[in-house]
Amino acid sequence: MRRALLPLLLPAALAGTACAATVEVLVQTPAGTPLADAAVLVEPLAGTPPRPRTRGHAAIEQRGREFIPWMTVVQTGTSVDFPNNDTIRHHVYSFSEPKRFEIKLYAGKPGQPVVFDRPGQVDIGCNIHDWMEAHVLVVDTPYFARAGADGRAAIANVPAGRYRVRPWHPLQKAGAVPDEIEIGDAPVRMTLVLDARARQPKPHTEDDPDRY
Ligand SMILES: [Cu+2]
Repeated sequence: MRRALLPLLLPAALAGTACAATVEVLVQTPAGTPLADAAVLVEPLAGTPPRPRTRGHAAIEQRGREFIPWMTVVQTGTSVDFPNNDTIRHHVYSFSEPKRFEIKLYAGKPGQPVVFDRPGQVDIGCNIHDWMEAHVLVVDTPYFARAGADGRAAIANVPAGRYRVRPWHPLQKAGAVPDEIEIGDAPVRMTLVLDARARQPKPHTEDDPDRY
């Protein structure tokens, strides 16, 4: 009986040696509310995560006097464009330790992207419009995703192995304790709890809207 089953089991076992799976995460607050704009990171417990083969690229646009998206998660080394799609000018800056930069008063697309070359949290503002804010989380792992309005994030093609999984949010009250997971060839579904304040868009104060 055993011998008869062997040929059937073998292909599955072989496929398992090079397998990868999707990690599906629901991020919610301790009260059980889905947490939009959270980042979910899947970090290998051993070894160095593979670098992206080509340098990553992302964009944070300005439209309607807001940064879109409000939260972005990128891998270390990613260049980010800041296209201004408004008819007024913006002045984008950050004083955050991992990336201090300034793109002085401009319209259209700046000539050079900003390269986020160190991991950490970068908070971005506009010198002209105090309510405008954006947050970039720069991470070393290539396995990450951003939760949608329903608090759900999916990270596809994570190779088999052991990982630490943790959520992050710009307005979190404390860092989350990471969960450890083993990835094989089946999707992993999990719920992570993070104590964070949901984003509250700030009111626009239009003292002198024609100035810029
Ligand atoms: Cu602005």
